[in-house]
Amino acid sequence: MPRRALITGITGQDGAYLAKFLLDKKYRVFGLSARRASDSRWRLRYLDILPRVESVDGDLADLSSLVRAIQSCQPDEVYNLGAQSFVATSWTQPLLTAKVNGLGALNVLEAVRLTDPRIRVYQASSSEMYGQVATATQDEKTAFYPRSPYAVSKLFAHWSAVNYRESYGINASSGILFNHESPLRGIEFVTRKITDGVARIRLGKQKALYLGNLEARRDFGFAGDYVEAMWLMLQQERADDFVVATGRSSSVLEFCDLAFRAAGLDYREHVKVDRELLRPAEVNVLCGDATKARTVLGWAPKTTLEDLIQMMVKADIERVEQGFVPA
Ligand code: NDP
Ligand code: GDR
Repeated sequence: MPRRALITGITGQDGAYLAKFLLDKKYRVFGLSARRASDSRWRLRYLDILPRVESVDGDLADLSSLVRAIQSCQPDEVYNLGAQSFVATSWTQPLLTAKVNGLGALNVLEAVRLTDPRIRVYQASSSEMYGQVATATQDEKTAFYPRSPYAVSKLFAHWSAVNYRESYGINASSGILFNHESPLRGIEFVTRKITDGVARIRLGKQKALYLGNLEARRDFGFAGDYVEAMWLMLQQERADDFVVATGRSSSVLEFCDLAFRAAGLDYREHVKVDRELLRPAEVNVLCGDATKARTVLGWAPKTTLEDLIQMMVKADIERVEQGFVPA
């Protein structure tokens, strides 16, 4: 009997990579699909897995739909990746962010508790929870200091997972993942915005790229590497929290430098600052310490920042050349 996984957020960056990873491991993969006016399955098509993913109706904000989804697909593992994941939007839509990211995660845990508490749950937690950091690197014991409604909502979800583990013995692991990027990253996030801008400038379709805080530093990894860590967490008999990161922190400016150079360009001639893009409160620097994931899960990142940027710039140049429109 093939193992079964239910993924919320399957149409997002991580959902698509995780679905491919699990299909390659011979899982039956079910994707929770919220009704949308437009088709958001372009990433599943991009990875050529759409026909192999089984769609099940549901929305994180609707507990009854989650109970029905779990009853119908009877998963061994649930990966809760669905979210309003764009930090900037969490200031303009704070209540929606709290509902989907915070209560949505609690809904998943409740649905599992009510239907079959043996199901293992992965909760997509975030390095944003560390926020205003006081230490050079962050691990599972570092204090949290959220700096956005997004980060606050993710903390509620994280502690809910811990609490369901401690209260009901649910095997719920929380993966505290640092920024991870790929050619499937949403265009609103800074790395994809940069590599798409590089492609447009290289092909003469655009002259300037407007960004916000160039000094912010993030620990950037490759999403394709990180989904393996999610799966490894759910193979543990004892659920736990794990930081997943590369241990290398780079500024947005350094990312620009590498991305423009990858296309034979000089960022100083094109990158401009738009103060409208600055955030009400910023997370200045993040750098993860993934020692626990390495020792307990045997996980390590495989892709360097330079290789990741090359991959993203190449994919964006191809897409701009072909006039690719996500659909
Ligand atoms: P994306 O923004 O690419 O994907 C988000 C997914 O959530 C989409 O499939 C979206 O569906 C779905 N979704 C949104 N609202 C709902 C809802 N109400 N009910 C059900 N599904 C919904 O995010 P990523 O793939 O980058 O991230 C995956 C998870 O990991 C998120 O929870 C994110 O917060 C978290 N995370 C991400 C990190 C990163 O660097 N990428 C780092 C740390 C944590 P639709 O397409 O239909 O809108
Ligand atoms: P982040 O990612 O907020 O870390 O959240 P994002 O790429 O949006 O921002 C990273 C940093 O870049 C700065 N920045 C800009 N950001 C955007 N989006 N657009 C710009 O033009 C720009 N200029 C500078 C930001 O201020 C910030 O400091 C991501 C999401 O995937 C979350 O869901 C996830 O939890 C965290 O990563 C870890």
